[in-house]
Amino acid sequence: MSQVARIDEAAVRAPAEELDALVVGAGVSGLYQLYCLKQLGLKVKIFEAGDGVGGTWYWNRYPGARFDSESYSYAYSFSKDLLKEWNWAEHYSGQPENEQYLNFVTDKFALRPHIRFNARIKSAHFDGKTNHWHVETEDGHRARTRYLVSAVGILSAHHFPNIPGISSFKGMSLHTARWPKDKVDLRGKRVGVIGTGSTAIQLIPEIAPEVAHLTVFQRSANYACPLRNSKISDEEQESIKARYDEIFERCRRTFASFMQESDPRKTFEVSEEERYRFYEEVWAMPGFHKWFGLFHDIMTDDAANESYAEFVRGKIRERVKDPKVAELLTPRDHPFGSKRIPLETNYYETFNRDNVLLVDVKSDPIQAITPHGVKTGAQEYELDVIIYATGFDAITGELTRIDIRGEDGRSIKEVWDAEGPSTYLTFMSEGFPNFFIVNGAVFCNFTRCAEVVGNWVRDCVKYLRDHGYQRMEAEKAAQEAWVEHAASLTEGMLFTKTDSWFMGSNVPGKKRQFLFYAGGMPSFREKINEVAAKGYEGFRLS
Ligand code: NA7
Repeated sequence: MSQVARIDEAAVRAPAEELDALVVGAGVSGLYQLYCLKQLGLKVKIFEAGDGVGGTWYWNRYPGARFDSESYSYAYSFSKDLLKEWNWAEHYSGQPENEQYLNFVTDKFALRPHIRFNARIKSAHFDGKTNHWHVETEDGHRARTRYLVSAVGILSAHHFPNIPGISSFKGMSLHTARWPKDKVDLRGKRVGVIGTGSTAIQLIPEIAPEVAHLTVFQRSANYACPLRNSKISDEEQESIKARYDEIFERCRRTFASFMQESDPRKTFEVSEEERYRFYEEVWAMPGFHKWFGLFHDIMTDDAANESYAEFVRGKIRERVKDPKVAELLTPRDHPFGSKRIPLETNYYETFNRDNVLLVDVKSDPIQAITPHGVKTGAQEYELDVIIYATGFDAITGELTRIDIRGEDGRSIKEVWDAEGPSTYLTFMSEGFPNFFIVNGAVFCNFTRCAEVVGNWVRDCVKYLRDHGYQRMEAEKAAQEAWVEHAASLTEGMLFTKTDSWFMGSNVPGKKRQFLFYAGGMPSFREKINEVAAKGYEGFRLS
């Protein structure tokens, strides 16, 4: 390109959009953050990669996608009007309704004009001279903003396995996290599903009756527990609305802001008879009771865990007719709850169908995707459609795909690849001033955290404005102390003994460490409020 052409191009480039705050992502936490920052009267915008709001509930349109938390414990709590106006149809609401809800919130609070859609951010570079971020989208739109807020979510960067030949497949390939908006017609097709995590466990029973034949490629069996979803009757609707304060107060108290609380007793403190009576009682309840409502030592004591794990294995055996298939579906390689517990409806019964085949790819791994299907060591399975339910590069994946660079030019990817996702309070990473991370890196019921974190960032930005500060950054020593504290909390936890997306170990080459803050929401809230009360101790303000 000639010198003249370059100058002309620069001259016609539109000036960058000027903002006080730019939020990345219009999912649950991004929408709330926009609402909060608008309250301060700031010029704020969301840049969203998709063409609609919803984040997780926009992208994950696969059949069967739904909440595993009660609809009303996942809902926003910040507006009494909203709680009054919105009627959840089901106790565990499905993706279409969840997306509608987030659109309803967007319009009710007039957020839509403040969202730029189809705006995937390519780069964000900090300018230390003016204390601004310079942001550019993939289609060349530019913005200059004082504050950059990442609300990209924890399960956004979908992940394909490293299997040779994926692009050679001549049929249709789908990833559950990029499911098309138009209905996918699977009738009469030979379909393969790779993966048996929470996503596949929701998907498989939905599509099995529709397809000609379904082949499920399972590498690891999971402890899936019955969801026990149902419609919300008019009386229940009234009762839920009358109890919202109580529901949210309950969530505030519990470790991970779910409605369920563990039983104060220890597993072996009670008689065998009482223990099994309690297991059955919990089993009959809906939702996460079967994970968070257990004896309190289940997640710390190996023998206690094994006692409950064996109970769950028995439940699986009862539901699957062929003992060989039942055994394959029975997890024996990890403790109960050390991976995310999938909640299911008719999952195990699906394997009693004549048109469903379970293939064990632990003993006979997938070697390649061929033009015609999936090839293991022993056999090639011919398919018309391959569905990848192979998960996400969780928590850090989406953020590190953006070229985010601090004042010294280092990217967040370089820093985190070297150190792990080091932050202070999960909110800020040293070297990246005025950059708030509200992705949800606390182990928690997502919306409950999003509100706590959104409020904290709003109050912080107000504080900076009221005190005339232009720049905020995490101090190295405070960050190091926080990272050490966060790591110490995971010692002895069963989560760390198992490979899963919680540990980053589902992605080859990713540093293995527990990626959530594991201290529980009550202590997290106490800590972040204390920091704020002390004038944002551990942050350098200037
Ligand atoms: P998960 O829970 O990470 O599950 C991914 C699944 O894909 C899991 O069963 C994997 O087996 C399987 N997988 C990945 N690579 C391969 C290969 N190469 N061969 C065979 N099987 C493979 O993702 P989900 O989407 O189900 O759930 C993520 C979260 O979304 C969930 O926890 C909810 O919070 C919502 P593996 O277990 O690694 O042996």
